[in-house]
Amino acid sequence: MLPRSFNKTLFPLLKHSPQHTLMFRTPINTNIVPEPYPKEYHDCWDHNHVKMPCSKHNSLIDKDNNCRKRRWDIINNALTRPITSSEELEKAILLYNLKYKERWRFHLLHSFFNECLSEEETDSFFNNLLPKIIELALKLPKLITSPIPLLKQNSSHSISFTQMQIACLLANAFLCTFPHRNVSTLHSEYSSYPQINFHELFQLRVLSSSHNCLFEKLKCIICYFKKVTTDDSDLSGIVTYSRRYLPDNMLPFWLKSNKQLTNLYITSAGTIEDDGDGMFQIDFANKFIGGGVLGHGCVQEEIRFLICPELLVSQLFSQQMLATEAIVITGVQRFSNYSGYADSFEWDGVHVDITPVDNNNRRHCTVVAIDAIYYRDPKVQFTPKSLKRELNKGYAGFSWGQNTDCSNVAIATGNWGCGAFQGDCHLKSLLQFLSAAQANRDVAYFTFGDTTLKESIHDMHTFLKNQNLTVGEICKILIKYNMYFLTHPNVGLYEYIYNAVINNDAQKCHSEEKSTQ
Ligand code: AR6
Repeated sequence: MLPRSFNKTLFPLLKHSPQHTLMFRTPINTNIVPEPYPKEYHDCWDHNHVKMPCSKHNSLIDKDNNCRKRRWDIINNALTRPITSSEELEKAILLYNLKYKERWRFHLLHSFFNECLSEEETDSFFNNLLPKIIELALKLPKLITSPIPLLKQNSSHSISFTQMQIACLLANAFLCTFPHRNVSTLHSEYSSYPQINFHELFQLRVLSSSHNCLFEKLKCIICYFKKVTTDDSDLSGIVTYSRRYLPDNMLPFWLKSNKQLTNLYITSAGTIEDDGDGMFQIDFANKFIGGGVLGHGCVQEEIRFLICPELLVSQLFSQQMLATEAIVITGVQRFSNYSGYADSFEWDGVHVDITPVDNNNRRHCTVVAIDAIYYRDPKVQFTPKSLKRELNKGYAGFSWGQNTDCSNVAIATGNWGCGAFQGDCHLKSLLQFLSAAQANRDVAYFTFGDTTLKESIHDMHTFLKNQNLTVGEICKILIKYNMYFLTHPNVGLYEYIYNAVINNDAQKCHSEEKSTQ
């Protein structure tokens, strides 16, 4: 197995700077939840920051009295009345989302409590847990006192929160309080941001047993809220959300790269999240981070977000990713176990996360979100443009934290872009090896149960490494394959590479022999 690294300090350092917003007071004291920074709530309502539910600018028109009312007051009123059923919860949420009164019906919530949970469990939710979620949500202006910057395209920036602050933001998302985040039409203000309010999830219908995974999503969310609202829960940990943008002048010249492939550990057993501790764990992301987690989606990214719901907060402020961008989240805790995958996904109880923390109280869990391209036509993935796009995307994520304490951290990845996005596993694994080589990182590759794939990738990696081929040379072979493939569609990538390298060797020997004669 590859050596895991648990360095003292994870990247980025916990320091206020123009590139890093800390939402709490430093220096921190481990085991005590750091105080929000600044002490008093600082209001901000502009295009560079998250519009907060508790802002004085967040208002609704009261038609009866012909005046404007603060929406935060309406939220407080609506949520501090007794709520004893999902119907009452829906009504309360609609009181401050008046525009949607005729449109929203929380089918999933209703069937969850009526059909999935027992009467006892339902009572416990409305009598015990929901009041705690509401209490947590209403602490917003006390807990999040500094404006949250939007992590916009074409810029790099990090934001650090305490786990307590994250819990408060997620409680607000669950109660659908974030303003201007309910529509995602083409020209709406946040159309290039992911969803954050939970209303779309709540509205889904369970039409057949293949939709039962939607109930399981709610179980994961409830498991999270149960944990963070227990009195003895430790929410002093820190989580950092970073956007990394690589401008053109920081991108590698792939064809000229002299880097050699790094080491590979490959297995068909295990998963990125179970076995990738201490490594950069790749999230097979959507350009809208989180993908369909608050909708029907239930594959690698969505499952990761459900078992580690702190990841969901990234959806509040991360604009959709561009080609040379990655989003890196450092320090999240895992709260749930699961079994199954996609339709068969099931919540499988509480997860006790024993991942060690760094000296800034951040868990040694770095999730690197990179979005592959979805290939409707599989041929397109072999074009030079597609190859370059995926190499750069991988590099944007893998080169995070270079020249820091994290320089030697390996990548834990797998069939990135090869499930929902229909990429070719042979090509995509190779592209990831090239990006990792360029970033000087070893790779742990999980084929997710596929033993044949494990063998073939392993053999190809060993072959290329033994041949001492550079990143640039391998890129050139890939480009030639694209041309060859047009006239020889039945020749697979690996067959082509083996032949190309061996024939090239033979040619080299032949010309060396000739020159020595
Ligand atoms: N560990 C290792 N490998 C895994 C794991 C895991 N935990 N889970 C799945 N795999 P997919 P994509 C393997 O389809 O094609 C989401 O909706 C498994 O072999 O999630 O990049 C996103 O939001 C699986 O087939 O990734 C995007 O919209 C393969 O990884 C979209 O899907 C690919 O997983 C991304 O699709």
